[in-house]
Parts: sequence; structure tokens; C-alpha cells
Amino acid sequence: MTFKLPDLPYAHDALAPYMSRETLEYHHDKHHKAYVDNGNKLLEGSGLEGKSLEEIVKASFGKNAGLFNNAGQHYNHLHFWKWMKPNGGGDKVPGNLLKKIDSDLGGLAKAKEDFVQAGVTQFGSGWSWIAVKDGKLAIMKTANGESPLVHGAKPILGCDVWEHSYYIDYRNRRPDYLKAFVDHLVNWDYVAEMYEAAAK
Ligand code: MN3
Repeated sequence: MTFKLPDLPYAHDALAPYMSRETLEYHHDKHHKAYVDNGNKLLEGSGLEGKSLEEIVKASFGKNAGLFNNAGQHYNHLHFWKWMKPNGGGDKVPGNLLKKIDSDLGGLAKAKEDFVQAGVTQFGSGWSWIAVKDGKLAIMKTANGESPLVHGAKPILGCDVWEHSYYIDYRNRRPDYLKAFVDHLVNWDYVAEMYEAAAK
């Protein structure tokens, strides 16, 4: 396969004021594009050219650091753009997923709080997650380009806590960025779609 930079599913200014046009111009048009371009170069000759993106991420983890970092971040960002939408966030969670959040994560309010806390306490660059692990939902955090995929789980929601994701809009206030993400940006319909696929 060849990695390809997707278009954003909304205009660059559609997530303002919670995520600005300038942030998306850097984050999507430059950072994500660099993962795609570098990933394609590193994929050549790796022996993994014919595999799917998820297979490449899992197979390169711990074995081919350069390829893993770029392929992992490509995977994470492909979903990250779709995990957000204008007028997202809040409590509009589809029923099946909401029931699962109630039973596994102690309710939506606690799940959001723990998800924010995971992002706040991730030291340095990384991601906070809700993932499906052993049939149950779990809050996770990972460093750099890692994701639940390489820790025996399937991500259904992730928030990028690398500084490039929030420094233009929030400077050093990572907690405010994470809170705006859950309150105003999360596309719960896409989270539910990934939950249904992961639960199969
Ligand atoms: Mn990023």
C-alpha cells in the first residue's frame, strides 16, 4: 500500500474557536503530510509493502522504529480528523456505546474526566484514548506514535496531546485543550462506528 494524506472532512476553519485554522494548516497540511511522505519512503524495502496500514503499524512496532513512528502517526491522524466535527462533543452519544460507557467506565461524565486526565498526565508527546480491550472499554494513554493497537487493544477515540496539536491555540494549557476537545469537538457518531467495528 501507499500512505495517502486524506482531505480534512471539514473546512480548515470549521473547528474554530476550539481548534483554529492555523493549527489545522500546520497539523494536517504539514505534520500529517510529513508522516505520510516519510512513511512512504521508509515503507520501500521494509518487506511490509503489501500489508494493510494496521498490519504495518503492528509489524513494525519494536522492530523498525522509523517506519513505526511514521506509520503509527499516519494511522492515529487518519482517525483523529474524523474523531472531531463542528458542534461536536457534549453528551450526544449513540445508545449502544453509551450503555457500554456506563457499564465499563462508570458513566459518561467520569469517562470524559478520566480521558482528559489521561491526556494531562501523559508526560511529553503522546495520545489519550478510549479503547476496546478484552471486550471491555478502557481509558489508556500512550507515548509518541504508539496507540492501543500495539498494546492488544483497539482504539475508538483518541486525542493528540503533542504540543503541535494545541500550542498555537492554548499555549501550555493542555488541560483546557483536552476539555474543549471533549466538550465541543468529539464526533461521537464516528466513535460509535469504531466501537461497533471493534466489538465484532
Ligand atoms: Mn499530531
